[in-house]
Amino acid sequence: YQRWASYGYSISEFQIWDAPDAPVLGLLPKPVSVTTTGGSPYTLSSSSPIVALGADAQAPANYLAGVLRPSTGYALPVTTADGGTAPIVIRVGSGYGPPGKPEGYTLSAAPGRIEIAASSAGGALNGVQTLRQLFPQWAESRTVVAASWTVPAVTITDYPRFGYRGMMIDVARSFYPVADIKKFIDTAASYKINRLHLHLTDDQGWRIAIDDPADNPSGIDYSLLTSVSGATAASYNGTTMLGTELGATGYYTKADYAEIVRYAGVNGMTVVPEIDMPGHVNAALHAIPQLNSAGSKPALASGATTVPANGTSSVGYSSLDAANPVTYEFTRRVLTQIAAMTPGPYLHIGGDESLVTSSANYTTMINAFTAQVAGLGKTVVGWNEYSGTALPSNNSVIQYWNGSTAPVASAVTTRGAKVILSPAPYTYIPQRQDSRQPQGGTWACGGPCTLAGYYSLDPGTFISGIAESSVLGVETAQWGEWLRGVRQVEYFAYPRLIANAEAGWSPQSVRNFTDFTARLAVAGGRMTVRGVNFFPSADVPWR
Ligand code: TNX
Repeated sequence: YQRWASYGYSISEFQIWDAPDAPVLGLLPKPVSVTTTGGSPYTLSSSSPIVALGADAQAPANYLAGVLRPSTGYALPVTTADGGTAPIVIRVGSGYGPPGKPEGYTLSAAPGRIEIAASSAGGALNGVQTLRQLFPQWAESRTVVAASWTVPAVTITDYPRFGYRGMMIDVARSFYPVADIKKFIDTAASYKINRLHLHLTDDQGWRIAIDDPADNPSGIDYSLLTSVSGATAASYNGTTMLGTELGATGYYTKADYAEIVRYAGVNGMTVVPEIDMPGHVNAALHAIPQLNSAGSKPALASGATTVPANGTSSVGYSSLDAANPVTYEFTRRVLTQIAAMTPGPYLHIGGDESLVTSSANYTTMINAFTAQVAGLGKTVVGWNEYSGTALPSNNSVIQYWNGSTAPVASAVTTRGAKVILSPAPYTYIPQRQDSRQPQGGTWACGGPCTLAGYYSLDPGTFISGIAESSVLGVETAQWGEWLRGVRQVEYFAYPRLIANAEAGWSPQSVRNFTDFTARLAVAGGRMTVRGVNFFPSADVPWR
């Protein structure tokens, strides 16, 4: 690269100039089974149709057309009649795809035809995400590229190890407009991430509009949540891992939230909303006087002006009041509205780091909140601190991030709880990626949280004493204190988020770090064409 740079090429020109044909199929996450047949490749023609067979094939067919039309410049009509020149056929219906695996698919590519088969639209979409990685990397261009649009002759059978493969975004500390959330979704969905967890509230901000309910005994003005605490930029405003950049401020209207839910759904993702309680509530206490005893309404969370060397932040200083009846009135109204706008099964109530709440008050409040969620017909999710409370029987989820795993295992055994794994050293995005990355937290790993470290998570065995069937899956956690904007986030999230996606999708028996980095090396060019600002980890033989 340095030689080319001395001739005046920029890094992006260089990567495009030098991108080799891929002898390694850069498939991420790794499918269950891939056979290269050795035959001639498939070639897309300017008159190829995308054939959707079965009503549920329409959406994945349109999705594929949306990916390939801008880069190929081809019309790629979506039709329902099998035939035409070198068609890509998507077939969805019972009996298709791997038996008993609704998220699975089969894919075959031969010279004149590609066929993806699945028993559900979601399964076919997973096949589409694999197919886009089989085309040349230029398929990710948003402008027309003159390329030979070939796909190697392969047959693939694939399905996920875990059903829950999540990405958490902390929009409370650093707000992202809907357009930015869509960019996060686009990239993550291509690696088969299928849950979008939005950390909507925290000490520094409240980012979701709540209407005044008809039944409002305490006369709370719910619009203050967003007019006051949605109007605050993160109190960390101006301070980031990567230098000074102002925090975006704002909140989601109900229409914004509906648009995120819709867009996530098109991309195969279910939204998991979090209202963090009974700690991490300074923004709510600051906005709503009735949540406080007279005269005790706190000031807006005060911020930090420099990033601590290890990337920690000030947490655990606020609490709802267990003795105030308004607490429960408020949480029920909020949870009811969040449940109504969320089609997915999960409501996350936080429960982490309630460091100024007594243990008795914590249990009282969490038991009330989990009962409220159960009453709304949703499955409650909380961080692992809530493992010891009276979780709804056979209908609760614990998101493990830190500390002893024993209480989690106990809740699984005694309450039938399920587990999402977000152990900080394996999933925390704002941590330094390797020693060459000068910025980033080090508290989770006592140094960089490397790609190899992320990759080494085996979700099936991480918590001893529980069966793999009690593990729903995995989730990366993009905490927002020190990150601003899509470019900064991508620089910390990629490529590690892909390692987590593979931990969630691929069977342990096909996983191997060297093989992973070889595939990732191929995928680097794909991310470059796409404009993903990934960190070039030293662990990867980028090419
Ligand atoms: C701990 S992880 C938190 C967050 C912080 C994060 C990083 C968890 C459940 N709580 O409030 O953002 O550390 O500083």
